[in-house]
Amino acid sequence: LDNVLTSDGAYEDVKAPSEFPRNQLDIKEELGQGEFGSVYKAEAWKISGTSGTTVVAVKELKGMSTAAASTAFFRELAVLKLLGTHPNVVSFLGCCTDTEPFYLVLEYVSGGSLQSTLRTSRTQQTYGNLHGGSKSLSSRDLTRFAWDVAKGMAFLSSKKILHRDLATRNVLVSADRTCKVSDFGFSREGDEYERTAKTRLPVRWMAPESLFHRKYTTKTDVWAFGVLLWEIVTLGATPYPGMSKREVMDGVHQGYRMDKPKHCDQKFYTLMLSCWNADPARRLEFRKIRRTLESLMETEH
Ligand code: ACK
Repeated sequence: LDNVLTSDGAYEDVKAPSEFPRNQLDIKEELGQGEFGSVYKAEAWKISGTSGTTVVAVKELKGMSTAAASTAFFRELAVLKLLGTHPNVVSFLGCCTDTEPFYLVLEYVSGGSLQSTLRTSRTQQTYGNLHGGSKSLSSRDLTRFAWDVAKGMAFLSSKKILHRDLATRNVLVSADRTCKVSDFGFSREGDEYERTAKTRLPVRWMAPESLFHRKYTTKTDVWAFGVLLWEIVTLGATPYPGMSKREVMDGVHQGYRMDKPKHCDQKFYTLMLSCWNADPARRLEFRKIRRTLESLMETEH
């Protein structure tokens, strides 16, 4: 690994400050399986300038031992270290990269994924409104979720970070119901470490140029954001219902787009469609999407 780092001084420079001593991590229960291995809840002693213990999430990264995989990994890590914090993005707190397994230490977000929040809201028995078929989430709540994700993505894209797997399963919800974009930066199509991790491609969230030319840009994240809007409005349904992945690929290629879901506001649907323009250059930018959702928040009560 040192060879990888010394081949480019820039990565070396940013390595030191975020390396966190493993023996200051007390790993507790497994939260689930992530893209590269398990995700754990843990307690960190004196992390990021804090005193005492902080509850954190620890991501185990397997299969980082080949040279190509480590190069890609450290390049992404260098970006994460420079990222800074944003309320709608899961914060990076440190890493353990002295030996395998590598760990990423992240802000702990207690409310589970946006996907599960949406899905459980379908059956929750609460008083009040019936927007979008949810008994516990109002249409304003749903717009706010979309707005939060748009703010996080506007921040990431301003830092030139691609997500590559934006979907409600990769957005976490905090105790105060703020959405935080998670799992970004480490799923680069075509990189060796992804192949060794046997990831499956998120076909239903992928833009045509990613599906057919393996091309990833901030505009392919915008496409995925459009699909995420559809997931929000349908309270966590699987996109392109009733279609196989092959049918989705052929359909998208030929210009097929999902219909306006029931309960979906026309302005929301127009926003989705503008994320799904066949021409990436004509898709909206995240800054514009954020502003559009901001104004939808103002008109909705
Ligand atoms: O949907 P979940 O409860 O939220 O289950 C998955 C699991 O780990 C595998 O990804 C959870 N998870 C991932 N990152 C974090 C985090 N930063 N804070 C809390 N839970 C997390 C995720």
